[in-house]
Amino acid sequence: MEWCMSMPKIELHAHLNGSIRDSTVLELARELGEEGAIVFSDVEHVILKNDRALNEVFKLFDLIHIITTDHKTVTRITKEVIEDFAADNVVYLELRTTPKRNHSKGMSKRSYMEAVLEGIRSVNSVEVDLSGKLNTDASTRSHFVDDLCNGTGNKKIYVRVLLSIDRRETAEAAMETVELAIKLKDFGVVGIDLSGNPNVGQWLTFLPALECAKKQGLPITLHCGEVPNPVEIRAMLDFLPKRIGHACCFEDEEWKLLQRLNIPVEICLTSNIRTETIASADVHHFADLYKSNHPLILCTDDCGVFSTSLSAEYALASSAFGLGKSEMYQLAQKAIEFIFASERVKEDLKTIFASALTKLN
Ligand code: 6MZ
Repeated sequence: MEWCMSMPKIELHAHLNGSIRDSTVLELARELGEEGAIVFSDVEHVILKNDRALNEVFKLFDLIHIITTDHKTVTRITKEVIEDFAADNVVYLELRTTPKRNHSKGMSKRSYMEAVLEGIRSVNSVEVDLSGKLNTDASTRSHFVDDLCNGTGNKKIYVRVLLSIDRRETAEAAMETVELAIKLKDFGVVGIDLSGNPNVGQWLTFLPALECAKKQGLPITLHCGEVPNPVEIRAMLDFLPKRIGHACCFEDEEWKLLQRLNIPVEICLTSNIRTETIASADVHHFADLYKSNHPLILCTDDCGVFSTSLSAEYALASSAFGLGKSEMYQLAQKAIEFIFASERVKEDLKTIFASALTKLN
């Protein structure tokens, strides 16, 4: 675990509201309890419960959203989540979140995202590269990477944002999210995600918005096959997303299609096991995909809700599938190919990984 922590890592599948510290969720819930908005003793056990089946997880998210949806809190949790990933030696983070409207707090999807971006900018325990626009000249760039590599200066993390469409949303709300992502392209937003309870909503509802995103050059990742639904899985793969998340409930035909299309898979071991989507690590599809050299990325999904970290996911992969240090390093480094940020960031990350190799033992 210590070694996994010392290795630089790339996180490509992390939901903001699933990554909040337990202590913060409890503190915010307690405050709302004192204001009389919720009954704290009713929600405390829901927050602290560790094993939740998939549908129960979405009930927890509804509770978390009640606790977190005002601008100040959104900014605070974003800041803390980035600090936590940086402390775990994540050097590139693609953080995803669902822009939300909340009339009672005067919140629009746009103002929600402004609160998220404010949270990213307010991180001060670690230097953050957010939009790329800030570091366009070559000298700044090399200074940035040099500092990171030689251990001088502060720790640094590249952060990019994906806007999520929730499967409960309408076609219009999905389109609004895509239009917002296009407007925020220069401010660190690099793509679109489709997520939410996989037992809710229809693929065709989201297709027009996703096609619009694709036309505008926004890369897309889809939660795909979290529950058995072969028709939807095939439609999603035919759409040719840049990446997919989970891929838990694929049958032979879908595996063949996935491998033929060579679409990278974001793997979330602890999440899949905790939600009982996969019975245990030793029967997880990671093993077959890894053996067949299919592109995959280890990710946390919801490190707050599932009490994990990216280092813990690597340690779990190591113990469950016998990966040694060199295999783990290669797996972490390979993720560079699948990030949605620019070629310039990929080059920086290659330098960072090469430099780390000389220090890892
Ligand atoms: C599908 C998930 C998820 O967007 O409010 N989310 N969607 N499968 C999962 N596996 C367990 N985990 C999280 O973060 C929370 C939202 O992310 C999605 C759900 O829509 C959840 O409401 P944000 O920041």
